Amino acid sequence: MELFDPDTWPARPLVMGIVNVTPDSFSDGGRFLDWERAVAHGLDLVREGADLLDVGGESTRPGADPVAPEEELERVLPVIECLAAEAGVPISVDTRRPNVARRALRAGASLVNAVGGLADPSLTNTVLGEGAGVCIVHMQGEPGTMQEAPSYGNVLAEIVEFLRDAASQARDDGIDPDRIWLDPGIGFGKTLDHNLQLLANLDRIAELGYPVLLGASRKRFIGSISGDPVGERVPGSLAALSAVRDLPRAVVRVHDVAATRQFLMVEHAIARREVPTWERPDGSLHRLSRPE
Ligand code: HH2
Repeated sequence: MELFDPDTWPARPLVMGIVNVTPDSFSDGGRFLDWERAVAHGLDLVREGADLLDVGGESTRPGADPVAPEEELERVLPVIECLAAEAGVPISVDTRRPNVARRALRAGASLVNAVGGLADPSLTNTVLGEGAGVCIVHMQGEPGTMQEAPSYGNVLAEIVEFLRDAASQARDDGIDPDRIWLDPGIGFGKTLDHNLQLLANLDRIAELGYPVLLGASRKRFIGSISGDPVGERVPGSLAALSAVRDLPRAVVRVHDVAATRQFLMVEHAIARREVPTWERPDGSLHRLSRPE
């Protein structure tokens, strides 16, 4: 699949649109709990320029309660089935559970967004068995308590080491290296200072040789800096994109796809003094369906 072919990576970050199928999501307040509305939202994000969609049924925001496995499956499966059939872009499943990952991959997803990392060997086996890709995310602690007292000796060195070890373990277990993405897990057991150190040094993670995924969209650290509530953090989310500007292969996980695409196109135009096209990894050209 083209998504995992390093040679077809566009000259810009890939944009992963967020489709939350959760009633308690911190940023969109569960507005898309109804699965048909979640599907419609995903299709809107593709029209706005998303290169892939990330579907999640369990909120991992700080303080969130875990969801029963059957409930998580009931939330995500119909949405993934529909989007895999209709969206025309790859789908990832945002989950910590091997069974949810397996069912989602069989329903048409092609990437596991492993927000708890690959500590559970059956998650690795699932990725391997289904020939999927995996994004390995660093998280200190559990969502319910991870923000109580995050602590590191050297946050950057520890997370680079964690991601390096996790990626080489995944390779040793047989996962195709082209199908591994790495993510420092902004806000997942990190203070503001930890997040800023990571954002300023993503090149250290990129040096490991894998695509780097950044999930900063509307997150709490933006509010800690500017004082703005979650519904008013689009400008801060765009500013955070500067953290991936010079990375060879980056993916940005965002709620606001149209704003992100516009930001990245203008940034690209200035850097290269040319008007870019918005080409997807499969070579197809995105065209805005809302002409001026
Ligand atoms: N952040 C969230 C969820 N999934 N996946 C990756 N790879 N990286 C992230 O930083 C990341 C993630 C939390 O953000 P959000 O989806 O907006 O909130 P919630 O999961 O509570 O709906």
